[in-house]
Amino acid sequence: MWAVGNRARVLVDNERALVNIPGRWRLGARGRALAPGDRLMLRRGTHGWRPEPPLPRKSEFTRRASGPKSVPQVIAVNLDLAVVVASVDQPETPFGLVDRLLVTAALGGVPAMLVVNKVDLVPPERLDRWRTNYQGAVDEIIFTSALTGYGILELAKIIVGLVTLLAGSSGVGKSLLANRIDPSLNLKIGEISRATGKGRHITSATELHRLEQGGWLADTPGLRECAPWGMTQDRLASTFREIEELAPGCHFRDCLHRGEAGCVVQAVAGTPELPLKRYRSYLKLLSEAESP
Ligand SMILES: Nc1nc2c(ncn2[C@@H]2O[C@H](COP(=O)(O)OP(=O)(O)OP(=O)(O)O)[C@@H](O)[C@H]2O)c(=O)[nH]1
Ligand SMILES: [Mg+2]
Ligand SMILES: [Zn+2]
Repeated sequence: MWAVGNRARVLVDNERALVNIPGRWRLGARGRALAPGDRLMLRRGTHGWRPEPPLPRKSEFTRRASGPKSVPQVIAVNLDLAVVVASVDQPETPFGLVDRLLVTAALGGVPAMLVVNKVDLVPPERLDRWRTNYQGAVDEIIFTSALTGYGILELAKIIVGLVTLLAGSSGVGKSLLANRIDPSLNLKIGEISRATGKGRHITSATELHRLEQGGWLADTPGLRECAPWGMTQDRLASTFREIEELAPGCHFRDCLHRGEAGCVVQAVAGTPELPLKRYRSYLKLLSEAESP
């Protein structure tokens, strides 16, 4: 489903339909706005379909909207999987952004995996740092080239039958990956700006697309920044998988792993169990997080 203003595009018995959305569910309304992936019961009224309140969500991918006020921006809901898409070059995705996207998924209850795209642009040695940094952070890392088709089958096999979100900054190749997985989607592909080496926001709204193979894929506009929603200091450690696994060994149960006595996490930081970049990323996010 897809909503803009007071109308939403929905599927009713496999047919697309437009539904008028009551004010309280509109974007920007004080109540809960509808988001891609929401499920609605519709009743046939005299003027077309009439929506009932949205059903409870099982998961959501939500960041803090940009701007001075702390308000959530729900990107998509009821997701089975978030595919965090990074690219090794043109533009090279910073690890910090990948970490933020992984944290956002974890806080919203969405399992996540990592796709490292554009591998055709770099020598194979350049991929090692991705493997080393993220092997303990996610179950699955897949290296792809949406240009040559490398790795696409492996990715397609995982997402078939699932409701999947593609998340990553502009220009990393999310839409081209989607087209490779299901060519009938025919999504618009951007060009990388020569001046900045960055993408230019080709995809303008998040929409769920039905895959020919089964399942749904949400392509999103580039997320250059991502402040995870609901990030409190006490929840952060559980969103870094390596830290969550180590934490029971810390002396204090409420250890925040930043210098407390008997902290196992800090002790192993810099070993393969917890790469230094991941630990530093955790500390940076911890300093941004709200205190409990
Ligand atoms: N060399 C190479 N180029 C790629 C690859 N994947 C995508 N591109 C190129 O990168 C550019 C951006 O691709 P898009 O699929 O539009 O990127 P996007 O992530 O959807 O970007 P937004 O919609 O702006 O968020 C296009 O010029 C693609 O042709 C790849 O694997 N290798
Ligand atoms: Mg796109
Ligand atoms: Zn600790």
